[in-house]
Amino acid sequence: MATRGAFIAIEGLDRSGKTTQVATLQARLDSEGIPVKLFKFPDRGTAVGKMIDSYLRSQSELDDHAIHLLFSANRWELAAAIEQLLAQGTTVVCDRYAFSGVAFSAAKGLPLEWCRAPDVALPAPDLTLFLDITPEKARERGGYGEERYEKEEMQRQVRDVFRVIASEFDDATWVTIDAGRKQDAVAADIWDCVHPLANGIVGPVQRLWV
Ligand code: NYM
Repeated sequence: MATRGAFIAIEGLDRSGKTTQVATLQARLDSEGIPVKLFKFPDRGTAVGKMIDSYLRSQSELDDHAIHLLFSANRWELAAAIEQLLAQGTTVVCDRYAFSGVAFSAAKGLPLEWCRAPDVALPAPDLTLFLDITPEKARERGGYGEERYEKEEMQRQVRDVFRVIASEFDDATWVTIDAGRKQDAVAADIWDCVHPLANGIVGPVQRLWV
């Protein structure tokens, strides 16, 4: 039976080592000869992404609802490209996706259900790996950066919302990984989860949030 590419989202808190782990996963898939394409959200290169970038750097102010919708629009801009790649048999890895959208906006106080609405019907990942790190560990790693949201209290709230989101998924679809450990140990866990999907998936791409 024909297979399509797997859709993998890597979510995580700031300082969880997400960017390094995404690069390591991409290199591993490459070395195994598995076609892979990486997306990163927000994609700051699009017209919408430029507005998001300016907001995150505190160069502009936006209403919380408005920025939430822009983050979602940024995913919709690339949704068709993601679906096309999956249909061609390419594995798609996303560095952040809609779960970050919900987690960060709900952490600011917007209602969870409102936060989900603009992402309804986006392609749903087959597997989401959540790189979890305690604020204490993040502090040991040198603390947070300069951008908006990179504050300990906000990160705690984001982590709480991620836990709520995680509880809605089964163990095969959402895996929480302790990212406070050594890079190699985290990479090995990620590969154990991704490997079974890397040769392709039978069946259509699912939709958020069903
Ligand atoms: N972020 C990211 C959101 O608030 N909503 C979203 O939909 C997405 C995809 O942007 N602190 C936040 C989380 C991060 C920030 O992400 C920028 P990164 O991975 O640091 O570039």
